[in-house]
Amino acid sequence: RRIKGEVVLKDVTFGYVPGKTVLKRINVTAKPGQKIAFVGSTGAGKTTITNLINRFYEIEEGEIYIDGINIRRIKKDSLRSNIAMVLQDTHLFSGTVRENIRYGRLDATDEEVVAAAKIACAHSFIERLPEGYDTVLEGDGANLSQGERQLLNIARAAISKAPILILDEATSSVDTRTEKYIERGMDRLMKNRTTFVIAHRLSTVRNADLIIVLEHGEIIEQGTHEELLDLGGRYYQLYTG
Ligand code: DUT
Ligand code: MG
Repeated sequence: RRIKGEVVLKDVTFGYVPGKTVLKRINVTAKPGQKIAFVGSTGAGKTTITNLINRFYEIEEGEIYIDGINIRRIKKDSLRSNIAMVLQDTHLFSGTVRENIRYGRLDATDEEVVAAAKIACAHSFIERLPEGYDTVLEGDGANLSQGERQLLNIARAAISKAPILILDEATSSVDTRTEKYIERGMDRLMKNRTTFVIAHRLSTVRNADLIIVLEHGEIIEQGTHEELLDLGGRYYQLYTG
């Protein structure tokens, strides 16, 4: 069976408010299983691209296709089950830790929940909570640190079977040591999925199949890490600081 998760953006132009274009004629083709990284300064439009793939907003011009189907024709539920994400702002609900991890995979067994938590390096802190996996989280995980909330989101993505994964600064709130530790889990998370990764830390994007450099909503460079370093342009500048 052919793996799914092809994502194509064709001439996508978008703005949140009329008259202010945030993305200009963006073309991206992600083949199933590829890892595509978006880099560029703050406000360049990286998160906006993933917002559009998720169809959080309607595109003005251009089209996005998932496995050849225009996302305008994909039901929102179906889109949700095809895309797993770990975002800058983490979303948890008031419920137990277990329920939060199983979100979107209600058929998951307790063993699968623990396995996902281990991939995300969340297992040890969960075990230290008063009721372990049955600990009730206050609204939006208020009784956890930001990093812990992020680890639960990573666990949620790990348990999901979605062929597309979006990681937007997925490990921005965890300390460097935990991040190092998670890296191997992240590789497992990305295995056999089309992954869009956004990270300011360029060390996390260098092994991507394709790195796309955005500036003011336009693609200014793209290629592999080596190709972009050879080019000696914006990526080179970002990388060599
Ligand atoms: N913008 C809005 N409304 C929103 C979100 C963003 O007007 O709800 C603007 C802010 C910015 C542009 O869109 O000028 C691109 O924002 P985006 O969040 O896509 O930028 P980024 O590349 O993800 O920046 P960062 O690295 O800070 O996350
Ligand atoms: Mg962003």
